[in-house]
Amino acid sequence: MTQKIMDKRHNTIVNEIVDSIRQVIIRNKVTNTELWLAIDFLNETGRSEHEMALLLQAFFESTTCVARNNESRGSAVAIEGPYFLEGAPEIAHGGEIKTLAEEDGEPIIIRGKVTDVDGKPIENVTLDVWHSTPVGTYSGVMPGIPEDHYRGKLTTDADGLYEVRTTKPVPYQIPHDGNTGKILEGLGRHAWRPAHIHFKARGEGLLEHITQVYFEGEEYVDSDCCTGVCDELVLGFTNENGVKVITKNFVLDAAA
Ligand code: MBD
Ligand code: FE
Repeated sequence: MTQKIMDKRHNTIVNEIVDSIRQVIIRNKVTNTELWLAIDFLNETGRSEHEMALLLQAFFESTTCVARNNESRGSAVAIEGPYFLEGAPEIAHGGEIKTLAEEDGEPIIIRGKVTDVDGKPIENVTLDVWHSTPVGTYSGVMPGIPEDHYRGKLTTDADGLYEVRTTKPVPYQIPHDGNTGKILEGLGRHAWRPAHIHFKARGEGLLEHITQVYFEGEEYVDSDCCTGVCDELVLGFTNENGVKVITKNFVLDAAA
């Protein structure tokens, strides 16, 4: 493991990180006292379980997506977040994701087409879909909601199509009682993510494709605390017999 990561790429990245931080110190005349404040802050973050992951995910996971989207011919990817679970129930075309009746969510339909970069439909793509409950929690992660709810595994048909029914997710506030919350607050930012639906597309010969969709005009779309929103992923609803429909198409890159 250690041997494997100590390669040229590793050295390049570590050197560039160190150099970037040194430039920040020089430009801003950061003092030794201030460096120690940062050291104490990071030590404290590391002592609190999950807090370092939360901090780094909130600030940098979306940047890995920017890097990939800059290079890719496929549709935009977005952050995975912490709540994907393997083993979601399989749902037939047009079927329904399990939701809690007592939570009274707004019904929505999610559908779309999956193609390769040349526009050819791809059959048999496995499409995991997961999203918050109507009160902004996640099943299987937070107590009280069975993990086979608010999650589903779909498969594209011969025309690359998929369709599923579920309920509309709502905005979600990331944990903000620790150092991640402190940093956001210091920057004058809140800890909310706009309502979103997560997707993970996988198939033979395809590059794994993780993304999200957001809803046009809704709260926090312009101020996601995880900076995970890009224009391409903000979609409007259409209306079909009184039910809101989101059409999310996917263009998937071939595996390298
Ligand atoms: C989420 O639901 C999420 O999508 C991200 C990126 C971070 C925290 C919670
Ligand atoms: Fe999420």
